[in-house]
Amino acid sequence: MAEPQIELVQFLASHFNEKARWALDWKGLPHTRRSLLPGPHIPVVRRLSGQTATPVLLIDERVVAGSADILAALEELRPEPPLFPSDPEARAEVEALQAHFDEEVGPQVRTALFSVLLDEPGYLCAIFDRERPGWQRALYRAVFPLVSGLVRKGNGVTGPEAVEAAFAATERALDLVARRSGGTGYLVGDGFTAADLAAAALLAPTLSLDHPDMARPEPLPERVRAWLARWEKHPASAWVRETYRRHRPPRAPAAAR
Ligand SMILES: N[C@@H](CCC(=O)N[C@@H](CS)C(=O)NCC(=O)O)C(=O)O
Repeated sequence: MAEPQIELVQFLASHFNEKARWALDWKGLPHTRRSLLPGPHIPVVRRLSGQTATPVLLIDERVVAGSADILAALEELRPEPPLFPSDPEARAEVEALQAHFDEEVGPQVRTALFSVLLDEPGYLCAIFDRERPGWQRALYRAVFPLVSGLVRKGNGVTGPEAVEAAFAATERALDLVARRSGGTGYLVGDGFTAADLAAAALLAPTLSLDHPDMARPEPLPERVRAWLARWEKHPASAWVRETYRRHRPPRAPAAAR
């Protein structure tokens, strides 16, 4: 059977998009990536999927939106190496933990991080536009101040209380990971699953990683250094780093066209 044509419609760096990139690379599935700029992505993603959030995966004619559905679709398409245990109870536990990270942790980590990045607008733009030609980067940066209120609201940075709650939720998520991984090094059972992938990808913004899909633009502004220093000594940071080292493959080959 012919290999399916797979295209990931994504934002660079973004932690939810990292879940999809990681799953594609874990399965060794050749694919292409279309990186959109946050903001201008809206009409493109809406036309493809009827909603605006990335990641969106195109598998031949099929459109899969949302990182959890993407992981499930990839597991079906290429069962090995697995991301979900075959035992139904263990699978349900992995799915519940992934849902917790997707629904609670991912958005809160983003709010906490954006509360810092919004004070560094040039750096924030660089995270997403670094592969673009100079004229597009200049335009994106020129428009940014006009839309920064929307970016603030869209990422939950609505006031000091929301930001404080987001920092507390990030800390709780790191505590949960440290607690659950203490026995085997994994969150469920004794092997790598979608629960580990979701937790490591969605907590990746709390540390500096050298995987090219998550490496930060340099130089780091002082505020970003302080953000990283805040989490550096947490035991779960070492777990995220180790999970990347052991289980995050390099990028799968680009699909032949
Ligand atoms: N639950 C979704 C969340 C995806 C999400 O929040 N994506 C963000 C980037 S991190 C996005 O594309 N936001 C822009 C928008 O919603 O228009 C998933 O797991 O994929």
